[in-house]
Amino acid sequence: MRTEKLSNVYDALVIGAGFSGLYQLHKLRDELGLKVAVIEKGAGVGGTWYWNRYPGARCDSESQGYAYFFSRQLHENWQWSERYPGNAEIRKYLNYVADSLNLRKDIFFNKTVSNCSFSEYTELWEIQTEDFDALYCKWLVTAVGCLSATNVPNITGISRFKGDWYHTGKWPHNDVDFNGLRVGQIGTGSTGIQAVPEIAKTCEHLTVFQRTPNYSIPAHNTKWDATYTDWVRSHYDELKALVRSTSNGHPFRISNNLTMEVSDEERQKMFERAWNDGGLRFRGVFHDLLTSQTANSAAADFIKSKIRQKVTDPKTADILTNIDHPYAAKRPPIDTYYFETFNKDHVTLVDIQTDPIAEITRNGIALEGGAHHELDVIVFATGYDAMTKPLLNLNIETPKTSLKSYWEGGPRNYLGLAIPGFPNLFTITGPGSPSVLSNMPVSIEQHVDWITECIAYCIETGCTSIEAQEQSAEIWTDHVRKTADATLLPKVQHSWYLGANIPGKPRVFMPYAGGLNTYRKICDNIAEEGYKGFVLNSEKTHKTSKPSDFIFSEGVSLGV
Ligand code: NA7
Repeated sequence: MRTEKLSNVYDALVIGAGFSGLYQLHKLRDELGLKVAVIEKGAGVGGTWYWNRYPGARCDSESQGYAYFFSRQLHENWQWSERYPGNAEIRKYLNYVADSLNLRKDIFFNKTVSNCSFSEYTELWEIQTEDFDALYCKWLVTAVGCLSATNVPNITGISRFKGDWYHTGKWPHNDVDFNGLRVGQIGTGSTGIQAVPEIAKTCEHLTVFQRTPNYSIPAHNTKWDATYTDWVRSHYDELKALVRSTSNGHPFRISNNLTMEVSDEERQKMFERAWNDGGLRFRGVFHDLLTSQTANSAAADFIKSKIRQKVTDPKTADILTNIDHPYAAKRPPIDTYYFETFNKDHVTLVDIQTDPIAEITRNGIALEGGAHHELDVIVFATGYDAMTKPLLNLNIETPKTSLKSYWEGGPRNYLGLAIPGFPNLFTITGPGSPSVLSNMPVSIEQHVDWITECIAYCIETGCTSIEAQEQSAEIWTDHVRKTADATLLPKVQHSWYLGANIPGKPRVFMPYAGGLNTYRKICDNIAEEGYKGFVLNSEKTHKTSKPSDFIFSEGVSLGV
């Protein structure tokens, strides 16, 4: 089919206009010269950050690393204002990028994909949208994010609640005014921990319903001064080299020190220093925090003692420190006065692990033990159906199979990038890639660069379709599982990394825990060797490489 003749036929379509989709559009359109469009559900760019506007919504990656590094010019003409970028500033940044690269003209906004089906006859993907449009493309790239399908738990009675309720991941675009209101918040993950201190600032009363207590490290957020801003702008090369070489894509290195190889006194001093550094840097204090239970317990005890020092009421401190999982085995939150907020008279902590929620009533939340909490507003900080749901929501299918049936037992793919049976489809930061265990923009750039080179290779070599082999997916999925099993990561009851937060979801550890630097080498090797493990079809050749040819010889350098 001659794509240039028809307005709704593209070389490539990209779904989502966040960090991934914007960069992918730029690469395919401006570097490869393809006809490309982005389909975006929201009315503006931002992706996950377009929707995440809840009080306190802020990235836990540090600003100097939470950005694109593909363009020196973009880097040098931008300045962040704080140590961690707030949600509004991230949207401003992505709008700045979209404007600088003139991306907006090729983005369809307010358009939701309802179905993606591959035709074996035309070898094109047909993308249907909820407004009954159909677009066609040869290359389909999903840029839908890992945390974009919200999880509102199915609690009896929600429809009869007479007040307003919100999910943090779909926050209204106007400010929500909590003045004079009794607010109930369910959920104490990274999001809930950010929201609590902010909501408490204005509401009349805040009741926090906690199922699983969580570790949290002080963020020590601060405004950047001019000296630091100038330093960041003038150190593009160093920062780029740093984030592209670390195991987690963050602009700091995880120490090589082992927790138990230093004296007790030295260990305490090191934890204390790391605590004062704050944020995700705390995780970097020792190398083995996620591979040794003894090491992890030492960190956990240190954090629990800090929480006890902050919280004045011993009963509340007990509920907050009754933590059942290893530190950082769940996504490790960072906070600004989270624990201290429970010292305020108008903030109450309710332990719903011992006394679960029975139902939502017209006026609040009732617990199984009989207590009733009167509320005007409920905030669900209950997280996401992470990683797989944003992809499953696209209803991806071919005449032979659908993604829903292929992933019935959990996600299976090759490198987190490609799925057997689904030709010419690429999934940016899909399950099976470092994604949520890394600093996302760095992982995104790595994926977009790889996908772009792969498409360029196909075009140059006359390949009409590329598809991951089944055996490659089996080997990779097994490698992802074994890598996680070598760590403490799967040892958590309710972890969204495992899909365990969603009733009925297959329990599979989804992100790749082998480290972004290791993963990058694996992906590069596979590309250099002519896309090993993929089937490449062309009119002239039919090339298949043996998946057993690729060996993950790099070893595991934990990316968490
Ligand atoms: P998370 O980390 O999944 O946290 C969700 C919270 O909501 C967590 O405390 C859950 O408790 C709680 N939750 C979920 N369902 C229920 C029900 N049914 N009843 C009570 N409590 C519930 O999501 P976040 O939005 O905080 O963070 C997601 C990521 O966004 C984060 O890691 C950053 O990368 C950005 P549980 O622990 O399951 O017992």
